Amino acid sequence: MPEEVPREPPAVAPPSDAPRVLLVDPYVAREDPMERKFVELYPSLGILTLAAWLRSHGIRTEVTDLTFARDAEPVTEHIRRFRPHLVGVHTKTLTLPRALEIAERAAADGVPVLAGGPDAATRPERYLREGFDAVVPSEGELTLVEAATRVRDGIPLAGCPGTVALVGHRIVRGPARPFLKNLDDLPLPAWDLIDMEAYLSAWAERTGERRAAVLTSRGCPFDCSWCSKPTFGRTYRQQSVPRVLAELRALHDRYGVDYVRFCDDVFGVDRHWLEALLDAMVRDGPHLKFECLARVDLLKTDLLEQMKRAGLQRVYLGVESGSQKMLDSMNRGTRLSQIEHVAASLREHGVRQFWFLMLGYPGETLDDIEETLQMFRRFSPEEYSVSIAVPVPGTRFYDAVKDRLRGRASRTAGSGGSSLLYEAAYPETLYRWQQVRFAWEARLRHVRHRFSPEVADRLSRAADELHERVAKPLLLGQAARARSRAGPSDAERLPVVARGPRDGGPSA
Ligand code: B12
Ligand code: SF4
Repeated sequence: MPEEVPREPPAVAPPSDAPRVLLVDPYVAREDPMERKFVELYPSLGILTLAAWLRSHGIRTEVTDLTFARDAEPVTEHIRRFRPHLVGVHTKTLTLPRALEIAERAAADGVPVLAGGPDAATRPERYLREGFDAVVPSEGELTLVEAATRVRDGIPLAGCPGTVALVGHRIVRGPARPFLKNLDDLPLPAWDLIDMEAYLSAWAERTGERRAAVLTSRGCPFDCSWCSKPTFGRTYRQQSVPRVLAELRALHDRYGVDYVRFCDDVFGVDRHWLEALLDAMVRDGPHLKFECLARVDLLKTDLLEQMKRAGLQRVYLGVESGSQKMLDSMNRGTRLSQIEHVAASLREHGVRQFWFLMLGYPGETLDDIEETLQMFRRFSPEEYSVSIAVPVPGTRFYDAVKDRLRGRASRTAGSGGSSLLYEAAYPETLYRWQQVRFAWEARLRHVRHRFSPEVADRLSRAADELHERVAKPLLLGQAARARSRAGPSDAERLPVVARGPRDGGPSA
């Protein structure tokens, strides 16, 4: 592993005839129902990395970040001020309507517009038919440089490697473009192009910490049935430890960041790499607190001590279900025993745990939900989110239920988790009631720890009785009516899939 910390290339002003690109993040925080609950605001690393890459390739680049905006008006203002050759929009399912509005705004000013990011990558035709000139369905850096140059030079985008475009009524796919070989070639994100202070002070106000997001890898070698991975698929690439340290230092030194969220799909897939990073963080600093998302099959408990020493505060765990049958049908590749082991070790080490739980996945019965609730009760994580399964386009889960989507699915499938978006085994009210039961249990955690475990147990039992005697019979009546409308069972619809690796070894 190279010991030398990579440097940023010197800033060179691009020539006056350089292509100009405006990148847009269409996410407006105030429109996100989940955001109001969890307030986890970080700038899009996709946009910031693309911007940095473009700049380092002689392209004039600016960013409109709508996160703190009221609407998309700043995009039009920015287009008129900057006069870009090309507008590039980052997309998520949640932001589809805004993205389409931005395409309209760009077209109104006569600027070609390109879409990239997970949603456009999943369904490029939709974006092309509704106003985008081209879509980049994969890694964006190399393609965006060529696209910007083509537009400036008056060369059509159709056929450009790494793009999908519409010519007449025909979809034209350019040749595939290989991924970047070495993620260390990426310059540090272009934080200076957005209002970093708005994010950092929002965090400081809320938690007392200046928090930022860092990504050390691209892709994930696992294969959970409901997970959308259109951009990087099951590939996996990791930055070197010195490159990651350079980014941590820059955030600390330039922006006073003291807490980092490692946003990798799965942090530390390669154990040797993780050990080297933790060592370096302890030895050389910067000494930052951090949190990450981990898989229970990878988070070996003998590593926890070292992680704690390096600053670990919180771990997000994709627990998903307390039923092994459900974990298997989600192709999660994890065991209940692993969840229990990791949850107990985190508690022992004083590391906060945030559990992601999911209800309403095809094939789930009330008994499975009960098992999940019982596990939640036993381990009482400090934080949790229990969402109703969201069928994201491009996933096997989505394919399995796509002919049973409910009307609002296309609008909200990127977010929420509080609405049932397809005709599942039970009515939405049942899942919402189950969410209430989890919320009640979470409240009892405080009673248990700060007041009396006996009182908490009694209140838990009372809630169970209410469920058994009143809510369940009532909701099962509705379920029977819903099932008679639903047609073939979930099990019949869900395709059999190859299992993902269970041992955590990268597949790419
Ligand atoms: C970190 C993360 C978060 C963080 C930070 C969000 C942020 N501001 O970026 C937090 C926790 C806050 C978060 C929140 C949400 N997230 Co999130 N998140 C991720 C995660 C794990 C990494 C994102 C990332 O940085 N990727 C790395 C960069 C380099 O990749 P990238 O963004 O895809 O960009 C590359 C290409 O796509 C392409 N590209 C991207 N944009 C553009 C634009 C142009 C013009 C071009 C040419 C190319 C291009 O080039 C880029 C570089 O190669 C992804 C999973 C994943 N691996 O992508 C989920 C993911 C993006 N999130 C997802 C979702 C659903 C959400 C939420 C809507 C959840 C919610 N509220 O219910 C919110 C939305 C918040 C928001 N601000 O947009 C889904 C999106 C699925 C979909 N189809 O929409 C993903 C894919 C997870 C999943 N597997 O389901 N998220
Ligand atoms: S571990 Fe599963 S849910 Fe997480 S990113 Fe990989 S495939 Fe998606």
